[in-house]
Amino acid sequence: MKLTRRVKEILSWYESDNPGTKANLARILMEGKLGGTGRLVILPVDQGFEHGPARSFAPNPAAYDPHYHFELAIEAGLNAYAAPLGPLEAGAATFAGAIPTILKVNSSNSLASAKDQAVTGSVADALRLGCSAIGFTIYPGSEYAFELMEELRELAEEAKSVGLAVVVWSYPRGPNLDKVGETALDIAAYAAHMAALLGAHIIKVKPPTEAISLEAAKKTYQAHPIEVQDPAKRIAHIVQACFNGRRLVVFSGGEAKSADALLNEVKAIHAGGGNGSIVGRNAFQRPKAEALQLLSNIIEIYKTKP
Ligand code: FBP
Repeated sequence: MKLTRRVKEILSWYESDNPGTKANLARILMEGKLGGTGRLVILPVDQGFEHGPARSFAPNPAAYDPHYHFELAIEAGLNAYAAPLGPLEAGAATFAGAIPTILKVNSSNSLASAKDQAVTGSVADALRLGCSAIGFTIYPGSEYAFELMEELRELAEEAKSVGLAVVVWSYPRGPNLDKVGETALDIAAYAAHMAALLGAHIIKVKPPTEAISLEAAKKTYQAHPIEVQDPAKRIAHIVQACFNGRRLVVFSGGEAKSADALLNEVKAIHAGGGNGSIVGRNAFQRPKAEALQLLSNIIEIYKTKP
């Protein structure tokens, strides 16, 4: 595999990483239809944990089968497939080496009220399953945020020491944040920045809204305004918060929505210099042919010159 100049440049941002971790980042960056461009589209399927089986898969029952998600990610030409232990084990032999995988090593569920996640996988599992990275969620703002960060510190140290990459889902939530605050621009930037500070190679956040929510930050944003009405400018601010673009940042798709709404978000991510999308429900809750068409449209946007 001959690495493109762009991928070599991205790898150079990760100055402390060993060859194993860089090779795994390269595997993800060189895979699929966006391979070599520095842009990424990843399929995440941990919603069975987060929201339960019917809410996740009833709209498209084929998606109850873990093999379905490997096939969808491969047929769509995506960069990677991320999932908890069980689904990755369920397709491990059939799809070994077919697409880079990310083992989601912690998970929450809707039966619990705590804004917390249980550790449900290990670095040894990720190696055994041939994964390129571990994935970990933190909830900045939650009463468990410090424990989550400490768990991540340990797992990330171990993952990096054996040549795996680390992907951090950073989702602000908890008693100090209302619904607006969870996706407000200042808080999303803060959450993305904390993931970078924690040593993430790839950061995942939700696309931010135009709200500026944190009282303590309002004055600063007034003094140094951002054109918050422009979605691409909001994305650019998140990129800034990720070490001024020295860390890869991807944005989630969210609940099922119209293809046009999703594609408009993707255009803003692209124009704002985001590195790509991590789209779950909007992909696997559609019938496969429709999902493949939508993912292909997303990929085409990322292939154009911003
Ligand atoms: P979606 O594209 O389906 O939003 O997936 C992205 C994701 O981060 C999943 O990995 C996770 O299960 C889900 O969102 C969690 O969403 P929320 O915390 O908003 O319920």
